[in-house]
Amino acid sequence: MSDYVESYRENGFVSGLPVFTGSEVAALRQQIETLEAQHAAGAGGHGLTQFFRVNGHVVIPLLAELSRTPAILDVVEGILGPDLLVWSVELFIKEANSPHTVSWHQDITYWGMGETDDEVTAWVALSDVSVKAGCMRFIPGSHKSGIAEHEDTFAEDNLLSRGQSIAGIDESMARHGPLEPGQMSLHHGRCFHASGANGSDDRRIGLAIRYVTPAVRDHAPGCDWAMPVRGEVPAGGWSCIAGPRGLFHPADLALYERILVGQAATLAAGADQTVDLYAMGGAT
Ligand SMILES: O=C(O)CCC(=O)C(=O)O
Repeated sequence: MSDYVESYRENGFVSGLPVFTGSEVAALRQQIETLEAQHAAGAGGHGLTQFFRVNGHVVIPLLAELSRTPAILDVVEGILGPDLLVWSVELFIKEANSPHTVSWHQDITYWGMGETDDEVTAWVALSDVSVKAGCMRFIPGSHKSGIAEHEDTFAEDNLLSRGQSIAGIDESMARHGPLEPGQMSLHHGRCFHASGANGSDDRRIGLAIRYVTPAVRDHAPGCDWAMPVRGEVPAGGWSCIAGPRGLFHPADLALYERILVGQAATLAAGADQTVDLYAMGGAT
């Protein structure tokens, strides 16, 4: 077994895996920032920030293409096996010297996937993601238990949609996962993780790609959508999508709406306040 696979299985996360060279990552950042400069208004009634926050791969070709990067898929295949789909592509951007944080949480709590081991996030640094810039922190081994109770805080500076938070974390157990531009971390859907404010003078830009397998849907209720990116296309379970026909293509925008409605119902289940899946600063 590779070292990174062993470390992931033991700790629920692994950090510092190289994916892009310095010049590649600089070019990618430039492409993201060009989109921000030229398409901030977004399309179909949603601003660009909202597409960056969830399911960007449905309408933005660059994000779909990034989720198919062979160097990322090779690593993810070591964890999840040969048949891979992308459930969501998101950007976690904290502006320079901004107060935004992410509270302690487990990703799959509200994703309608049960307590699956078949989901992993590949989080790629498109800028310097140092401790000062608010890199992620993880609690080693926390993925080995089930889903913990989360309290909805709806806190203003929290990037999560419900400000959901696990109480009583022993922070002395936490490990930082700083990343140089072009490096990636992987975290398990049940691994407790959080991140602090960006106290650096540069933006902190992270690309989060949520990979799943066909098996996730074996015991999951309702319907859900994913984009096959490697191996066998599942015969059932997932509603498979092909990826965008062009930037903000009308047919993809319509699909985006259908997915939004279906997934928002799952995300909001049990919340006692309206959950805006696409709120500015509201990630899943
Ligand atoms: O970007 C961050 O600081 C947190 C990201 C996160 O919670 C996630 O990718 O699941």
